[in-house]
Amino acid sequence: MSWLFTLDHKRIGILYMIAVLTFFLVGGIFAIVLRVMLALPIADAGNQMGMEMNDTRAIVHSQNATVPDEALNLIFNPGQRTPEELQTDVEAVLTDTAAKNPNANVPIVDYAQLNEARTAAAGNYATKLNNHNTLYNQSFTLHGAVMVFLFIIPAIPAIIGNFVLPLMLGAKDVAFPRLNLASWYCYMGGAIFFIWVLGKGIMNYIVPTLERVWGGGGLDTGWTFYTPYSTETNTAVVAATGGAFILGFSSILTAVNFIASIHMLRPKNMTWFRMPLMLWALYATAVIQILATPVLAITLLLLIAERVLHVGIFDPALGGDPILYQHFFWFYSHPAVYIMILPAMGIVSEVISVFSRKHIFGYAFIACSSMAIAILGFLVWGHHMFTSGQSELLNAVFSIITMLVAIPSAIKVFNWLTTMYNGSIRLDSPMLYALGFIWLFTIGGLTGIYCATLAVNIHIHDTYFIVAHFHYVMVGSTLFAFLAGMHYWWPKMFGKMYSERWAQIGWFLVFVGFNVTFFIQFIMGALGMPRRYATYIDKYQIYHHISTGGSLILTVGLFLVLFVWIHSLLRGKQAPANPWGANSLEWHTVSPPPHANFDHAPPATDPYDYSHWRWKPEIEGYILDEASEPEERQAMAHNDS
Ligand code: HEM
Ligand SMILES: [Cu+2]
Repeated sequence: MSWLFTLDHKRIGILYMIAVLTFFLVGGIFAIVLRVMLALPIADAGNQMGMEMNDTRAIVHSQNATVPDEALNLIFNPGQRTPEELQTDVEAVLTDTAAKNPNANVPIVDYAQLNEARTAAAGNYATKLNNHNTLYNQSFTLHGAVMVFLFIIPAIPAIIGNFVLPLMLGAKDVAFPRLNLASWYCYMGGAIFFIWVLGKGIMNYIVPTLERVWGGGGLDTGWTFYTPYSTETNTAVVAATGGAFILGFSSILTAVNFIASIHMLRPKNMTWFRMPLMLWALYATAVIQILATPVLAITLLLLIAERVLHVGIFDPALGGDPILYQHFFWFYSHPAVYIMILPAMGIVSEVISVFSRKHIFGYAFIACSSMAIAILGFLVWGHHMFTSGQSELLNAVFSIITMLVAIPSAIKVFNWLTTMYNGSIRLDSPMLYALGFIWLFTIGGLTGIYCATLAVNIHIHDTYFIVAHFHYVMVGSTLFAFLAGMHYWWPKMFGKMYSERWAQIGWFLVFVGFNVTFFIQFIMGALGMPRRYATYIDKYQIYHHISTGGSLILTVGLFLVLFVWIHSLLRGKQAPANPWGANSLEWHTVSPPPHANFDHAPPATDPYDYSHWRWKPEIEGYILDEASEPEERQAMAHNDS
């Protein structure tokens, strides 16, 4: 109980961790449903007729009659015949067959019976296909919505940010601990709406009559809730957007708290350009969260107003404009991808430096590029709408500004690589995930240039190329950095070490599984496989099979990671204060940190100077070597005491 009223940022971070990981599991279950459906499409176009023919044969057969193949072929391939000609021709075949089979035990059907059976078979088939499509549409929508709103947006800031931000500032807590708890309750409040949408959808699917009693459940609009479909469908759009609206408050409150904490709680010696880069990244993220989230919130309110009150903002029949919705939506949602990626970049900056045992290269460039990305991110939303009919001039402007984002992104990548150059690199699991991040983010970022190129965009729009691109950027970067951060700060969070060897096997499966799942989708998309289709022509089957195979490897890897963590909680060895020899302030207190974090606030020096930490085998961790401490630090320590 004391947990549910806790004001301790560390416990709030762990509460977020439990909730967010649970929703990651839910989103993951939908992902597997999608991939399994795509591996076994019930009826790809090539098989449809064969299935209907077999059904027809079975229906007629149940009436104790046989059907000559020739008659079936005619009825399914009428060619240019009129219905009357068809009837005549089929009847001729039937009479002919009857004449050739004088065996009276085999009665022969007539045309009318055959046609009726065919209609019944087509009806069965259509229902089956319709159910299949509905399940698919709802699954990809809920997968996307849960992953975006409940997993990747909050994952790094709310879990890791909450835990480490005050520690990295050498502070006792965030600036407003009560607000921090309130934002967790907003998250849970918003999540309940999602569970409602989901529960209703599942119940309606199992007991279809329920839908007449309590209305539509589930969600089939895609996570973007695009109008005009979202104002028409009878699924639970209002509940889902209501939930996302409430989640927005959680995001904004956390951001306010982080900005205030960074301004107010930085210790004397920690100037802006001495902050760990993780704090810069969280700061830039928080700025976006505060500026962009209200736009989404208002857009969703307008959508609800449109559905409930028919005010005519987006509905063309009422004088509204459906494209306006897309502008509003992407004005939030493009910056939102930076809400996902910037904190990921913060983690990678910390980890790359520590595990190369070298000072981060180009500190100021990395810090400023975070802010540059945050600002540029607001100017590129139109790249989601190249095919929507906006003017050529707008298209060109959005294309160019989008490409400009490549500059600050590349600055970071080059600085990380330079940091590693000549370093003494240790490939522990946090470092493996950080390297995975660089690999995946580079592929995701470079394919982003394809997406931003106007002519190429026409070809790959709404194909699997896009699906592959955004999974590389969002999942490859955010998920990998999140896992890097979780492994890196795990000993600090829980005071326990985990099995490094099993963590590395987990990384290997996740990395291989991810690339097998999604790389093939670039090829499939370039060949024309559209996204959001439950079935497809035979040519794409092999690609879908490979992708589904990869997703199973990925799933095994993720469960292994979870197992390693649980095992660590139950059996892990006591963690030292500083297992990696890092120098940012969170490593200057014991693991896990006590309630108020520090005995005495440690002096803030250059966070990337590792020279005065020495490896101590007895504790399997690093300790401060007083003798080699820089004079500056000794002076500071004196001032403080
Ligand atoms: C096991 C891993 C995953 C698999 C196999 C998977 C698979 C899929 C598939 C098949 C789609 C549907 C594509 C379409 O027809 O539009 C999809 C869409 C999507 N996925 Fe994933 N996914 C996985 C993990 C994730 C994760 C971790 C995230 C977020 C962090 C994510 C975010 C999304 C989003 C935003 C969509 C878009 C939904 C839409 O079409 O609007 N996926 N995913
Ligand atoms: Cu975008």
